Amino acid sequence: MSIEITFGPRVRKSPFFDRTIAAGVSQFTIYNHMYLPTGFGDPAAEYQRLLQGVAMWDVAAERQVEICGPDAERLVRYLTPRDLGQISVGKGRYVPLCDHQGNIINDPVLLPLASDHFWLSIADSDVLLWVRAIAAERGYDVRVCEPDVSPLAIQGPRAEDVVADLFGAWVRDLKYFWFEQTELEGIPVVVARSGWSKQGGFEIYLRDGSHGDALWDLVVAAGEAYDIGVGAPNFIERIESGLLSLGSDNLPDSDPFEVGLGKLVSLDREDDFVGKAALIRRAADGPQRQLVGVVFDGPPVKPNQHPWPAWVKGQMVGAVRVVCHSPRRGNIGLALLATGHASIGSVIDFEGEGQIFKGEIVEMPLVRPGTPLGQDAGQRVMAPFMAAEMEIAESLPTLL
Ligand code: THG
Repeated sequence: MSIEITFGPRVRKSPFFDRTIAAGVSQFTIYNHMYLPTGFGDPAAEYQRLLQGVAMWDVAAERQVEICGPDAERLVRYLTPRDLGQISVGKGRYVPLCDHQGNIINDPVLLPLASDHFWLSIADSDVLLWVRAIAAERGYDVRVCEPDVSPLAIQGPRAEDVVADLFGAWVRDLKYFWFEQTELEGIPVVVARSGWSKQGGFEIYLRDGSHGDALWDLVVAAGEAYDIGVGAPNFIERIESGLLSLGSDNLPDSDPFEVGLGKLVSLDREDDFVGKAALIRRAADGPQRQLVGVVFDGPPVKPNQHPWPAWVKGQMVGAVRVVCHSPRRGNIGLALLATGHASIGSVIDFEGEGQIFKGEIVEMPLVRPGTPLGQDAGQRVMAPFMAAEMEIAESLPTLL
């Protein structure tokens, strides 16, 4: 079976698209109406590189929504249930966004570039439309647009060395989500300690898409000494680490409490924000579902294409949203389950690809960051893992 996704002009391409193709990409997904690379045909090597070395990948699909003007800060505060307290230029924050019903609609990183100039670096939903509508309805004096900005991720234990060689030792002092506006051989960029992995790393936000090839080549050259390789947002590592993938892990009516982001919701804020009344109600009722970690036996599973329905004693209790085989923990998944069945130690039955599994709910994260990828375990577990993944690579277009 060979199904192809069309590469036409309707879906936007990143400034790093040509270099990504040249580097041998074998899978894309569509994210924020853009092509986002998801694999280069050797998942085992990509995983190992992220854990033990340094990988670079195109995340231009984490598009920016820029908010400028006298009411920019007011609007930003109104958009998120998080209490931002003092906002400082250069200090990024993780800020969930909710709709008026309290459903979580995005989980961007907020970058304050100046007191009246912000970026929301967004996950996969149309935040530009949302923010423009809210701003207009509130009568705020702001300009909301999409700037020419494209993040490039550099992740893994050796990422800091690469980025320090590129920009200087000062990058070592950046705290998580903090950033600087600077340039690299005349290319305007923002450098942030950030990225969708728990292996440490940075993102370089390119501020002029015409320099995509040049920036890519500079990173490759600086990374050579550290054996840098190309990669993609890593599906296995993010499940191990419990990093949220909105749209994959949740349902359209999930709230932040349900997906583990309750700590970022401040119901005692004095000022109003979108969804406040609904979130107060939902917090009082308690979440109906919980996103939890699951471990299960059986031969190494391939990443799933659909959620896998889950039961307790024949009663449907939710679904295992994503599964993978972790070289460090075996078969794992994230499940969205009715609260009564989501406590640690609970057992669920679930079905996927015609097979029945029994899983146990365990603490998150499923794998603590820093857990070594034992050479011995690597040998034993990697071989079947790789075989399973390679099979997927062959059936890959169906994953799109
Ligand atoms: N890079 C950029 N923008 C992004 C993403 C990215 N925007 C959308 C999406 N990814 C946002 N999703 C996340 C989810 C979790 C984290 C980062 C981005 C994360 N969380 C830490 C954790 O959960 O432990 C820290 C949270 C905190 O300290 O508040 O890192 O990849 N540019």
